[in-house]
Amino acid sequence: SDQKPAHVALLPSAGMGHLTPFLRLAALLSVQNVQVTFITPYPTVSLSESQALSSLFASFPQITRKQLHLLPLEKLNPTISDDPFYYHFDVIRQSSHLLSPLLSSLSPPLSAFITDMSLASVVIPITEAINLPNYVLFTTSAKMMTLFLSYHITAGSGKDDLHEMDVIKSGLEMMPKSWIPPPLLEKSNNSTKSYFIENGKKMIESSGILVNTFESFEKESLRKLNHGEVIAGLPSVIPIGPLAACDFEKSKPLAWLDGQPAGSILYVSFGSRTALSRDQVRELGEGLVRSGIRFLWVVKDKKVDRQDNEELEEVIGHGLMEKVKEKGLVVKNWLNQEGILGHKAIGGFLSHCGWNSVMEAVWHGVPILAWPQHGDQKVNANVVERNGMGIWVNSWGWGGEIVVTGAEIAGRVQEIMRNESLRGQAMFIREEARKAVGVGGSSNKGLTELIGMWKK
Ligand code: BUP
Repeated sequence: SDQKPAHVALLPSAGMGHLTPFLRLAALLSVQNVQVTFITPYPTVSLSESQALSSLFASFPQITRKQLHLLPLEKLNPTISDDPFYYHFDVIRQSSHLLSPLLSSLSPPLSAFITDMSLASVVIPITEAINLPNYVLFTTSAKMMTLFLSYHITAGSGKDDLHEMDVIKSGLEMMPKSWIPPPLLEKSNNSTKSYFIENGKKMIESSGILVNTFESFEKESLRKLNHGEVIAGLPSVIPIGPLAACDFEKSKPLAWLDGQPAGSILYVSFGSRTALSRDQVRELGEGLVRSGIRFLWVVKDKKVDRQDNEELEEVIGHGLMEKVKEKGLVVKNWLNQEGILGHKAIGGFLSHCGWNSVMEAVWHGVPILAWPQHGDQKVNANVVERNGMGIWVNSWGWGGEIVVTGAEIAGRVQEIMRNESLRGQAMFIREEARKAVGVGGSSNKGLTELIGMWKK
């Protein structure tokens, strides 16, 4: 045959939200007989990242591991963020010149390179210089991509009217200002702005953009992106999701869940890098107890897991802890979320709407009570709401903007758990998601075509 084996290198960025889709894609390619080299920026910010990587390499010995040894960051850029994950984006970017020698040492030569959108502007020139096709794996929604790719035009329009506008045009769609990640609306420069502007501009030069979503879930955004309506000259945007969780991610199942009636439990988690304020944690606890619904609640007290050492009881308070224990299970450690969402006892998900969380809820047909905290999460919450996958209470604002009361939370929790039509719609979307990645489905076709191209 005229096919040669394909060899693809992947370079993820910092944080579980960015790493997870790369792990899943690496596994998917590997089982399709693509040779995979997985480049890991070293060290990682969080413990969960380093553990997830160890699991990947233990389960897939055929995947080649390469480390990109990060250099101490020179504070060249005064806008570098205090957020440890954003900070790490810059550290990786400043170490990216180490990539060229690493790439040329690989054998057989690479067919393609896939990196994260936060690294696009530094990686694309490096791969272009050696004529290596380069792809971006966009780790959030296609809707967010419309903003990511067009923000530099709005920001550079010179009109400086971003601050006065009630809505922002992203592609042809108007997005209320309240949905836009707040740093993008600031007048002064900051790391989020440069992240959007530099990478958003450069992505147009990539060979293609992969995204962890599927056709029927984000039809409009995908159509606009692929018809030059967001930005002219964009390479193909290829939905390849939902990227299914791998066996190696699964941890021991929770015996506690097995004893609960089907659909009775609300799962509560705000992702791997969002710590609610102590006040908000306690209102949330009061709300959960008051709702009368049983729950499984993952509490995070610090942004970075390595620093999250406070006892659970210290975080939520002794009195509340006692009440909470009667109604639910509260944990502070990492549980395999995807496995939990797939458990028959789970009937709803109170989520910050990190995109992986959304795709995992979709995969298992679990309705979402959306409570976006920062970044892309309001845009994602809108996608959830528009699809009838859940409820989003706009007035709760961004995380930390206000303290939402326990009474209000209790009401919404009851609503999400009792809404039969929402549950029906979530199950319908689940079927659509599974069709998309099944043989002949839209996501499956997109990826198969790519692999075919890499083998030519
Ligand atoms: Br917390 C937690 N177990 O206890 P998102 C998270 N996860 O498996 P984030 C667990 O981490 P960004 C836990 O299933 C998902 O795959 C979860 O990604 C998993 O949000 C991933 O949902 C978290 O995209 O990232 O972490 O806030 O801010 O980049 O969206």
